[in-house]
Amino acid sequence: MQDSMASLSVSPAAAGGSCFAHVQQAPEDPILGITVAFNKDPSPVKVNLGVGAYRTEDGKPLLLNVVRQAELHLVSDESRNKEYLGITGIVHFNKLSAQLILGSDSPAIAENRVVTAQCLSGTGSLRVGGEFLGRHYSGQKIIYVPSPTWGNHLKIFPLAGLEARTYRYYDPRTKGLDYEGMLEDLRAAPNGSILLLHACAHNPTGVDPSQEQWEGIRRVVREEKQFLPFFDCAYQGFASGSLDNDAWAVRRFVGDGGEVFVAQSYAKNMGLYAERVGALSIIVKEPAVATRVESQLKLVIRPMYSTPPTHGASIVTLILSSKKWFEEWKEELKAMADRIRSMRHELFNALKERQTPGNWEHILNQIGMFTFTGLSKEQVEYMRREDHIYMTLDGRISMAGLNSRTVPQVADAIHRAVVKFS
Ligand code: PGU
Repeated sequence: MQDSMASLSVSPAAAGGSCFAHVQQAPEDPILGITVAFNKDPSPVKVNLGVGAYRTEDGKPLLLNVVRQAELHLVSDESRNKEYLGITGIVHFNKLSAQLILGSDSPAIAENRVVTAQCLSGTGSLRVGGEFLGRHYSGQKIIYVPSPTWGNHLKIFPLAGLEARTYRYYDPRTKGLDYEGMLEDLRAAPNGSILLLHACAHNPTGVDPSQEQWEGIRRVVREEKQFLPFFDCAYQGFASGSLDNDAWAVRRFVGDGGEVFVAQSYAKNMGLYAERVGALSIIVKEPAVATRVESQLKLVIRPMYSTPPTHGASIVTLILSSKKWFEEWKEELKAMADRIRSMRHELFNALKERQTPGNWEHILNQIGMFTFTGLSKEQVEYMRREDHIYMTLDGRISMAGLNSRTVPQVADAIHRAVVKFS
């Protein structure tokens, strides 16, 4: 008996093999893996329209001038050090981030009903918020996400202890919002579920509800279903070019006095992708609850990564707290949004010139960083193989990856793919 147990517990390593020999090769990430494949492609004409990251007219990543200024200021300020931050990060950063999304005159902030924690960009904010809900939410631990949505949502929330389900959002026939389908699915969901909403510039569809539709959604959330809305705000400023306009839906939901979660990212709007700067704000009904929520939020964060990093959040704090830099940032942000919009026109016109079969109006109508082209997986794979043009398999293209030089090439490739497979 003892002998057989001993032989069972002999590890492969002790026997000379690897303890990990059974580990299977995992697939590349559906979005970040596109860049891996793109980097391996030796073609001089390759174009990456995969990852949602801004590029200049020269096809280069953009370091905002205002970010550069803030960094120069940071490195020359000898009073700064690299001490640990508190568990929820830089206090001033948190306050400014809450103001940015909720409005500087937000009653919720004035009434001390907002808890904000600096987190690791949008992803980290969603994960921390998800973990908190998994532990403490008294409603249904089910989160409804739009179909389709940013793929990572479906991975983040189950790991945080929430069941993820989808609601109808996009109608491929109209290439617009399936508003009726959405409301029907929401009405059929259990009362008290969590509802994930993209605050603006929905990824991947580029389709946002109108203000009237937001109002209809809000009424279902508040009056019919007692849902907890959780906004993912990764593109504030990228949808309309205006930070305030893009915060409209979040402010409307917070303005009715109900509870809201919101995850903010500075990856896109400040171009701070690699710095991993974001914030989770939890808006509750009473200040006393906010205090207790914050204490528990710290218990979620502490064993996860202890405390957040300081550099990126210091940049954001400087920019948001200086009137001059804040104005400069808004101009640079608007220039990015405008260039993306002009790419929409150029690509649309190029397809029209080529008389590419189909209606391409949605390229003009969709909002934010992406166009959900309607190209099939087969067409996407064909364009990658034949033309070295990379996009996600669902036919999403990052408009920021286009420029005047590549538009004709991309339009030619789309034209060929559409003609070949239609
Ligand atoms: N939420 C949404 C809706 C997003 O599109 C993204 C990024 C995030 C959150 C997370 O951004 P952070 O960088 O963590 O702040 N989506 C991009 C970037 C690549 C990726 O998948 O992370 C995209 O291309 O969809």
